[in-house]
Amino acid sequence: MNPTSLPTLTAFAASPDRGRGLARDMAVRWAFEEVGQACDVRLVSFSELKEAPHRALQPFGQIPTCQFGDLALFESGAIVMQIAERHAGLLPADAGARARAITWMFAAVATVEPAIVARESALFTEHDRPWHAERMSLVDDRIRVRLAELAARLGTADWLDGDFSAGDLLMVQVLRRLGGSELLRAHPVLVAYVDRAEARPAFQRAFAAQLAVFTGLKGRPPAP
Ligand code: GTB
Repeated sequence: MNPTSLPTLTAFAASPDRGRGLARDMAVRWAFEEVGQACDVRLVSFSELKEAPHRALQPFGQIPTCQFGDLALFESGAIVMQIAERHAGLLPADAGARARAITWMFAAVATVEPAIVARESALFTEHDRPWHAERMSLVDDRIRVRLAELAARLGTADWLDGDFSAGDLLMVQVLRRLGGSELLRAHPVLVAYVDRAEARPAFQRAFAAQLAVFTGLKGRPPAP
C-alpha cells in the first residue's frame, strides 16, 4: 500500500438525485470533510456497478464503497464509522458517550431509514399498483410515528447526544431523504435540526463536491 494514497470513494457518475446530495456517498463525503481528510472519488456508471470488478468491492452492486489502502469497505454506515475511528471529530473520546453516538448511528440506518426507504419504493416502483394509496398511507403512518419519537427525544437540544457526532450525520442524511415533505415539516424541531447540520461548513463542502459532479463542473478550470 502506498502510505500517501488517499482513501478512494465510489459515487454515481450520474446520480439520479440530480445533485441533491441524497445518494449514500454524501454521508461519506460529509464525514471526510468533518474530519479534514481528503479523499479521491471514483465515479461509476450504472452498468459498471453490476460488473465483477465493482461487485468484488460491493456484493450488491451499489455505491458507495471506500478503499482505505488495503482495506475495502462497503455500506455507508460502516465507512462513516471507519472514518470516525481513524480521525478525531465524529465520535467522543469518552467510552460511554462514544457508545451512545454509535447507537445513534445504528438508530439512523436500522430504525429510521427503513421506513423512509419503504416510502421511496412505494412512490417510485409501486405507484401503478391498485393498492398503492393504501400502502402509502401505512408507510407514511410509520414514518410519522418514528419522526414524532425522534423529535420528542431531540427536544430543544442541538444534537442527539451532546456534541455533533457521526450519529447526527447519519440521522440528518436519512431525514434529508424526506426533502420538503409535509412529514418532516410537521416537526419544526427536526427541520431546525436538519438546517443546523446543513449549515455546517463540512456539509457545505461535501454538498458542493457532489453537486459539481452533476453539473459537470468538476475538473474544469474556473470561469474567467
Ligand atoms: N445500505 C447501503 C449503504 O448504506 O451503503 C445502501 C446502498 C445503496 O442503496 N446505494 C444506492 C445504489 O447504489 C445508491 S444510494 N443503487 C443502485 C442499485 O442498487 O442498483 C440510494 C439512492 C439512490 C437515488 C436517490 N435519489 O435519486 O434521490 C437517493 C438515494
